Amino acid sequence: MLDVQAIAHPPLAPLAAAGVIRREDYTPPDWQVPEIALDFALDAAATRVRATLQVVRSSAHDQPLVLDGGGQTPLSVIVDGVAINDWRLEGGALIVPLSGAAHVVETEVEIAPERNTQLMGLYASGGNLCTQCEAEGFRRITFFPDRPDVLSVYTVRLAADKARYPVLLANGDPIAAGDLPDGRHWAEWRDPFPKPSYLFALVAGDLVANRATFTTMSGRDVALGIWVRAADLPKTEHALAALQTSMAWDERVYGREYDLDVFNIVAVDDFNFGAMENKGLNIFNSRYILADADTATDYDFDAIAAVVAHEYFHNWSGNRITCRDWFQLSLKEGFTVFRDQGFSADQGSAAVKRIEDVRGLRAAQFPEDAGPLAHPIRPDEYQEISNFYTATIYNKGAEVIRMIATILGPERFRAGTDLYFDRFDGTAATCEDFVASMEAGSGVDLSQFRLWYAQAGTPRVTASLHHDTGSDRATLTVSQRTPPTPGQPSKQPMVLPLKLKLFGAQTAQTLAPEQLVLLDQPTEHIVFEGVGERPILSINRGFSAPVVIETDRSAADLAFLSAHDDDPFARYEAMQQLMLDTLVESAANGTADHQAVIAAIAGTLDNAALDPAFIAEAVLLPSDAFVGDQMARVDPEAIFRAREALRADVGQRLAGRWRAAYDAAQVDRFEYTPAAKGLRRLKTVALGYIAASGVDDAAGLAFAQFEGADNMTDRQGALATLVAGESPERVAALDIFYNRYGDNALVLDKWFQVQALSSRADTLATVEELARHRDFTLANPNRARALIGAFSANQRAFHAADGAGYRFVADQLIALDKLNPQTAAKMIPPLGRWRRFDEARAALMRQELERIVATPGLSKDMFEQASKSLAG
Ligand code: B3K
Ligand code: ZN
Repeated sequence: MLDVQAIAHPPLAPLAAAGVIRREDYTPPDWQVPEIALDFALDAAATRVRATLQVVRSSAHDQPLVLDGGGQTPLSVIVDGVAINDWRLEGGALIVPLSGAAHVVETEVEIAPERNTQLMGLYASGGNLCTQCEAEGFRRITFFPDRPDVLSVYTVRLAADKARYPVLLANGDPIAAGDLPDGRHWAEWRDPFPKPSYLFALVAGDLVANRATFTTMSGRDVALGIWVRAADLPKTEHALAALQTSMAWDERVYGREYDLDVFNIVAVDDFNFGAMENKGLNIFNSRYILADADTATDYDFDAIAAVVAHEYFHNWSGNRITCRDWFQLSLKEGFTVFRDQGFSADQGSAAVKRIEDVRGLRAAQFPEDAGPLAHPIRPDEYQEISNFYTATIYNKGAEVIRMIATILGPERFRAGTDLYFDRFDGTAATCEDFVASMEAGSGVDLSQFRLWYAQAGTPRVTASLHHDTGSDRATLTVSQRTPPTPGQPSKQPMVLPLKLKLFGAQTAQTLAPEQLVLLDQPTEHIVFEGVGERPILSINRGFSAPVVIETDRSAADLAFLSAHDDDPFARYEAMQQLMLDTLVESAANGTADHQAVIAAIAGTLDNAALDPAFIAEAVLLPSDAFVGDQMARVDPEAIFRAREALRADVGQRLAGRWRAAYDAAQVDRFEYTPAAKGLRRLKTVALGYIAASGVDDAAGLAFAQFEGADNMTDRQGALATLVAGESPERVAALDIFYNRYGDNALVLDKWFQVQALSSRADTLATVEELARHRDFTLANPNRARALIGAFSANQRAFHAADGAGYRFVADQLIALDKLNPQTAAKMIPPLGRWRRFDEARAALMRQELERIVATPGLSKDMFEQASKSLAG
């Protein structure tokens, strides 16, 4: 159904070749740096950094030493103890002529952390100093070969004012500390594990720690610390527990043990993304650390555990084995996401976790793969690597690892990962190294499977089942096709692991048990014998392959699967397909028969054997955006109307059931357990349908939930319901929320976000006003994302026919780019989806992209995203 329609437009001039980095151009570094000593005289306005590098020529060549830089000028350059003058700067890099095989090179620079608004390198946040180096931030701290295949042992000395920065942390283990004259103090840290510069970190600040000990499987004690502002200490219990659970899980599931004597995590408020896996000193966006029932939702609690686990797991998949170059990013990210997904699945409902992960993939990665920024999980080229921390690298990357695990089975997969960790420990490896280890450890040939690393685009699979009653034989015909993507006009067939099962339409019996088929041809036929009644196809069970499936299954067959399939994902999927088909028809024709969806939802609500957490996911309608993805041309208003009509009908026709579900889901007291979470989720989903039904007391019910809640999940759920409506309670609840939480930045983000996501017709006006609110700032990435990012995910409001939504977002991104290019560029993709819309909207979106590209002083980050979005 999805068909990206090309709209004629004049071709854009080819991108300047000079700024493009290509995977095929990789060459090993000319110089290695086995040891580095760093000496920081820390100060927010002016920090002095002295770096002492032991450099070793890698091969017989006559190249000078090239140290990447980030705009600094060296105060001094000393080679083997002698100051030199014949260095030069070239494109920010420091070129040092050297004659021998090994030298000691010292440089000194001065940097200004408090003026660092990009939040890359050393910067100030909330009065503390911290770093972010991945991917290329280290060069903004000191001159260094800032590439992941240069591994060094780091010794770091930090000195700072003791009253202002009483805590001084760096990677590795603490070696020594002491006081200095003038109220200053110092600390020295050493990390014995060679690491690339992107894993360097330091923190200096007024912090306290929630501490614990973890005893590893070989009996070593590790001192754990979660460092936060003193007032936030009570909100660190969940993260600390998640860390301990993660450490034990990685030992049990992957045989990976922690290696240093300390493991510290620091929470900071200003952070470009979620968190960072610096060796022994993870630095986190505070939203992925701080939680208590009053301020964090269940979603937040789950995300905290997942991100803590993810960063911890990087200690092996990322740090002990790092990436040879940034084209290999998915080597650490795809694998680590797969690992954190497995961890989260083990903490609660694996079925609900899988549903959430697939929903996320479809919301972020499928559109990326179908649009102008599509790239393989191992890209071939980039201009700015920060733009490649994408859903494709992370989430499709994880799906690719999941397929390997599915094809190999658990024992052989573990043999493969053991071999990989063993072979490549202490090195900078490639995706190919990983796949080769999987093959060698399992004995399974993955030659054709490697196409998943090279080809972009989401494969589309059509499946049609034919039953021959005479011979009791069913034949499934399956065809695959991967659409063209930028730079890849034609594709080869992929290896698709599809889990299949057949059910009897009359008896609901299993006619063919679940089997895994590996498709590797454009079209294949799979024959099932002994099929004595009409079979119903359950396909891609568990979402075993990250593909789009198109079948000719009727609404009745989907309804059957939604009631009888024993694979929870397939059951959810059948329901979603039923809803999607109904919504697409209704958006196209202005009306559709809702009966099949209503009956399926009723059946799901009535099924006492189902877990409330699963029911809540299964009865939710697909998002506006996902409905749009099924249409040849997205019609935001028609989709909105279709979805509202279906919601109202489901709400009214099942009114009694929603009340019953709502009442049954009341819990006495907040508990963070899978069962209590499931009930809370179902409660707010039911509240949404009650409100959609239009009954008089809906706003009162929501307001009562809002006021009476002893937890943020219930409170935010009720607020979101109220904010979508017109009731007087809406304004009251927003005011109460603001007054209650106005001094808590993370909760205030929710206040901004819930309004930006509202489906009301006046959302743009509200958001424009919020952008002028005294609590709004583009300088804090969480706040910028809460308003601008959320608004551009609001299909109805962002795609207002007059283009005002596009103009607002472009204005904000142009302003943000001057402060923080990385965060601004991440919010370009919604504007790049112009091909999916009608010509008028497409023209308005292009106009904004063109305005962005033409902005004087635009960053490389924004230029790459915006110009590719225009060209695609
Ligand atoms: N590795 C970091 C992401 C760095 C992003 C740099 N633009 C966090 C993570 O994926 O675990
Ligand atoms: Zn990661």
